[in-house]
Amino acid sequence: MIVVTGLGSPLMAQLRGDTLVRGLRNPIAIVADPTDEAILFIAEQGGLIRIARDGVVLDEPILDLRADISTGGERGLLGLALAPDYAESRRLFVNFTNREGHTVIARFTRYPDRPLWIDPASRFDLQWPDGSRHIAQPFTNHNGGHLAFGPDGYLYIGLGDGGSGGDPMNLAQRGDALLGKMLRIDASVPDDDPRGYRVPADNPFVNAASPPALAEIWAFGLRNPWRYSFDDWTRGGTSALVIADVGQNAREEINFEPAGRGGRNYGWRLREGRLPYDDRTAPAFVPLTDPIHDYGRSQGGSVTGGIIYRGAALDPTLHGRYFFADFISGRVFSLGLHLDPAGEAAADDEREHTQSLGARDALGMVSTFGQDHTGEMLLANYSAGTVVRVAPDFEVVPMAPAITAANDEGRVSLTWARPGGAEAVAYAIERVRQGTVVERWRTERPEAALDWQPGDCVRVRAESAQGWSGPPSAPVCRP
Ligand SMILES: [Ca+2]
Repeated sequence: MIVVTGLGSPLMAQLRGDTLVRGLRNPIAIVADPTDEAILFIAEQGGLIRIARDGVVLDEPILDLRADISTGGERGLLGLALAPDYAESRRLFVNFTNREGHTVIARFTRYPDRPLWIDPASRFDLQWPDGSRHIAQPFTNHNGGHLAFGPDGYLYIGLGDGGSGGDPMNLAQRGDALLGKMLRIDASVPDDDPRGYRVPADNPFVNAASPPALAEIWAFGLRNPWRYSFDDWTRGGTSALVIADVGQNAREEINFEPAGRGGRNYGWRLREGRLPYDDRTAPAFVPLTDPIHDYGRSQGGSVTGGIIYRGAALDPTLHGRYFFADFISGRVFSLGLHLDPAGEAAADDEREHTQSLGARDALGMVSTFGQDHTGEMLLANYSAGTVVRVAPDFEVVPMAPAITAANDEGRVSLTWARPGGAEAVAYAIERVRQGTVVERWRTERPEAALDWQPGDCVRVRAESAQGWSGPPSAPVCRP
């Protein structure tokens, strides 16, 4: 067996977009149900939360907020996140603009005896420091809207700068404003907690020695964060937070935050991307953290943040790349990320995937990304009302082999038949421990034998003549 080192391969041609769900209207969030692998929750901007079971949208929404929200433009139902203990607590959180256009973060609970449906009477609106159960929005646009739980179990709430243009009230740099910030709260409080959350004691601005700021604030200087994600810590990711921030006139940006590194200032309105924007007022504090990547109007006009890919089906060279899209241009890109010892990332090797995923017809305006139950990448076509899964293209990569294993005293023998799809000329054998590939070998014969330890799993990928890998076989694990 030969150890494979750094197989270089063109990445773009290997992907295709499979339309997985149809019949939605303006989807803006996709969340996999951790209690049922057949189910995806999908939030529609107009105010419905719907479910797709095995790709088929059920007619009846599981929650209808249409009477409670304002919608259109940048308003509406904008975010959905399930509590980390959703299976037990049955709690989920939504972010919407209410009838007056103000941001509400509301907790709901699903019925105990109707697993998919949400009890509208369970609604509880979180109460903010000014006593309101909403966050006042001075203008109609830049409402942010995304919600995501981090690896710490806390809820991260991305808020835009309140709108208009150029942040006229300088809210993103004001410590007494929640707008223009990333917030972090502990929402795992009892149902009878009057506010619905507590501030984690280690939030960066809790300490009196830090710049004066509301304790809910995690990071400053965001204009309109439209989608952020944590590098999937359950699949070998680093838990870093990647925040896409929509620009004003010139630059769309992607910000990278190593795990747990709150208290940063991402620069708006002093900077737009890496460019100076408006320095009439001083920043709340320095340094300003520049994005790891920004782009201009030749590529698009409104960034949609995606995910760092940690699934298994796509070629291993795509593992750890950051995928994102542009809502206006409908283009999809990925970046290579290189982490230094402090966990900070540099981005390079930008590649475009728009054509291979089906271009404008398939992608439309990409409003959000998601992950299915196996960590595979999904994205929402806002205009056509579909969910697209990013999948291997079996015209150019082989399918997964079906392997047969015989185990004998710590040694396993594997055999498999040549799989379908593109012709397989070689195979990569992967040793997986705790969800992470720790070793990879290559062979040209459809068989292998290796020693394995308790806890080891082994899987096989087939490779095309170009060295492109198909998805792995189902794993075989040491009994
Ligand atoms: Ca910035």
